[in-house]
Amino acid sequence: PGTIYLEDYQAPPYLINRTELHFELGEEDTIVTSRLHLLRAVAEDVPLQLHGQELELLQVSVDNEELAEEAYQLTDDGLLIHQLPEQCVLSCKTRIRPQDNTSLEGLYKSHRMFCTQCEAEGFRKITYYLDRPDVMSVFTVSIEADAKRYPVLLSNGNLLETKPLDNTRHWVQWHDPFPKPAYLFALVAGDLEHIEDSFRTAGGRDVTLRIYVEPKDMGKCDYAMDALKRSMRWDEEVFGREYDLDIFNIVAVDDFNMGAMENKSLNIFNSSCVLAHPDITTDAGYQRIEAIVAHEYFHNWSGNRVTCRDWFQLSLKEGFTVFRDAEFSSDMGSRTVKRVEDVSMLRTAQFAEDAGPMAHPVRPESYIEINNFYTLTIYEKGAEVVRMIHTLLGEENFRAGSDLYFSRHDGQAVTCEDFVRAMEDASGMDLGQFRRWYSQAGTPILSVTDSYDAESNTYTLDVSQRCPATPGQAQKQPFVIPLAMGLLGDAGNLPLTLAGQETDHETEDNTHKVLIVDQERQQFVFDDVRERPVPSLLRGFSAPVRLEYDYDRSALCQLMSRDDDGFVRWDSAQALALQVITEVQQQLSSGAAVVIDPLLSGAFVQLLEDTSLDPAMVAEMLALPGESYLAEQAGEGAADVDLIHRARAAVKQAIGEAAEQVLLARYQALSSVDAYQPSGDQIARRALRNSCLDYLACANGAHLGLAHAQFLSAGNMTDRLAGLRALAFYGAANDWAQPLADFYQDWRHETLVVNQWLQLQAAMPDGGALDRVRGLMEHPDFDLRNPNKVRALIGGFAGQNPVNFHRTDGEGYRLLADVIARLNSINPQIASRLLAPLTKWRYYAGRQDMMRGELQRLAALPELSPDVYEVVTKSLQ
Ligand code: BAL
Ligand code: ZN
Repeated sequence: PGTIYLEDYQAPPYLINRTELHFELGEEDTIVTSRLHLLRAVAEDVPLQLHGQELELLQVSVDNEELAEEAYQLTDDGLLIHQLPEQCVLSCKTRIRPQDNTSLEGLYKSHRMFCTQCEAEGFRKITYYLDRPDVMSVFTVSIEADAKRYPVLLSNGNLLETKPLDNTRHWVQWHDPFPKPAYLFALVAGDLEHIEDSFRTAGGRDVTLRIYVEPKDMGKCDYAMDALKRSMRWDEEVFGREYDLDIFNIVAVDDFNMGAMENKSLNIFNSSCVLAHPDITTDAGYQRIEAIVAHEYFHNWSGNRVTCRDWFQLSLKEGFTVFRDAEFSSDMGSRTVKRVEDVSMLRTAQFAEDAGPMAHPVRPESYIEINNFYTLTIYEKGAEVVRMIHTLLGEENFRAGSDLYFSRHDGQAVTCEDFVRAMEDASGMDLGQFRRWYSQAGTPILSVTDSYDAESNTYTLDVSQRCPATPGQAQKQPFVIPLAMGLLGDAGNLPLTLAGQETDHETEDNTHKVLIVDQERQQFVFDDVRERPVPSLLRGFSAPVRLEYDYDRSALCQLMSRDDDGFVRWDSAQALALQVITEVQQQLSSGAAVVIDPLLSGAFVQLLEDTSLDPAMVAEMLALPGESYLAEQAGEGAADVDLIHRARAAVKQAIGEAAEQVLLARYQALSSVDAYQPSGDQIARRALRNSCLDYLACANGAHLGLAHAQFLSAGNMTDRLAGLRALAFYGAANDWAQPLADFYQDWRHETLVVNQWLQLQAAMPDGGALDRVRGLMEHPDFDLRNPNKVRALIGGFAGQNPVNFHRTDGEGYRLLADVIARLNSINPQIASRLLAPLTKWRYYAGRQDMMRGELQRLAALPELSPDVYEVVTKSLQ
């Protein structure tokens, strides 16, 4: 497969002003007839190269004249038409087979329903087209199908007409007045039911809102509908964005590669990201649904009204929209908790991506398969880049910048550069050097040392930055890094006076500053510092960097308990736990006696005893760094999975023992008899209570009874699964075998719960995991063609069960590679995503050859998809 380069971008030689599509949906195949209203955009007569894949061309005509065979040419990736008038209507009739489409791109069937997924390049599996985001067209779509099997026929925009055709079939026509690229096209046909609500926009437009589901799921739509209405209101209030059509539809689909898709006015959702009910959905699930409903809705402006010129600009819409949905979630719940969750994920997974073979800038310069670039870097780091612009400009200027961006580029396909320029133009700020965040890959390291001069009362921070080499980028130029900070003294955060700058006595908060680090080395001197402070650095995680500062443990304890910044308090708990776990690893490795610093359990006891703290924050602070994060911290060639697992477990057990009484007390006190609500308050209480249960069950087998009782009596899925998980992780087979079997019997009729059951068993650290996963792959409820099931079982095993995935006999790697080899032909996108754990082979001491061996075995497979080929070959370089 070939590489596509950003620098080769050329504007399209033809435009498609209007697109008319007609679908004849059948049980064997589907006939698609297109009428493309073409306009040549260049002076010279160039051939038209349309994209097309897996299509059977039945007929092609220009201005109603059928083309002779010599007038066009079928190529590997489409249809080449040699001579065309400057303006014409090109019509193609193609046959496709949605029933056989297991890639879940283009038009395919999920159960008995037809649905589409066109981003990034799925439309070319529907008909020949200029399948690129800078070709925007007004779509009119008619669909005919069997009326009984498919009573609901949906596409984008407004419903124009509907009529019966004969005894068995019916016909509908939809029209979307907003020009859009093909990737936003959608079609759904099925025997669906819906709930309906309405929303009045600030401008007075009444919008009909519908969520369509299979009849079995009708009771699970209310939460998503509520989240949708809150998203619509929030986008009006915070970004000034109103909805622009009279109808907004969501459809839930069980077989879906992504979480959801923002097709204009017809969002299609993976059912796991939209269906909710307390019986089947955990608190985390509710929060995810709220965030994804919002994310897709927000795309109506950041993505649809203003879209991307080319796929190198993907973060233009994804980074900005993730920033927008994170702000929404922060406003709906706790800002600090949301920040901690996001940063925890970013530092564990995106930093690893940035340090691995697939590292790429937020705006990549090349790709083989664009599907491989729906990454944490594009989404999450992209959102961090937007967040830094927000920090640098301030709330008001940022809003002015976003208003300018939307008004200046409404209806256009634009670039990251256009976004940054709008921010500059609205604020007057120069973001010249800041642009390096878009072009340079890798995670910068911010190294800080300090000194205090008691005589002159000056405190100095010496800051330097560097960024490791990434593929194709050996040298990096300094980034612009907003470093939010404060100084902690004995009685709280100190007022800050930067030497040479006048103190702004008007500012409400003079204990918080954002330093701009934009050179390799810089010094910041603070005057009037009356005591030696503890620096509180990178507050709110003000930049996606690794911070190096040599904190001693007592300083971390002070920050943890007293700093004004919630993020720093959490981060200090993480840093303290990291130090203690690392020390235990060293002791275990050298054979020295294991001594677990009681400072950590003491600090945790203090947190647990303080009932004035937000329980959700306490739960976050009690969460020890995960094993993947610890492996990444160990560095290349130095991660010993077994040692990490043992050290972390030992520390956890020690905390559970030392804090036993307070853990028990909080566990009991946080119990609730209230009816389940996915409210912030209740979620916080359950989070801390289940965190207490986790420590108790880990520390003392006697507490497994609590877990069992909770499993049996829980009135919601969050508590039920937490009880089951504690049994499964800390009990012996006779503690969990029956509960796991009972759980399945109770919930086997709920696919989404069965998936959680699969995932839990995949992640259990006991020695039987590999055989269990192999066995579950044969279970009637497992299906390799369903991405949710693959993610749950195979992704759960490879991503959440390090000791078993990294078995010394290499069988864990073999299992994963075997599945990837099978999926390569079924669903290349999912196959490629599953590769991520193998791409980290450089980290794992004693396992590198085995992991590479599996990558090499995959590389040698015949007919490797471009998706798998790209990741495998880049990982082996
Ligand atoms: N655009 C793909 C799915 C999403 O990011 O919303
Ligand atoms: Zn998105």
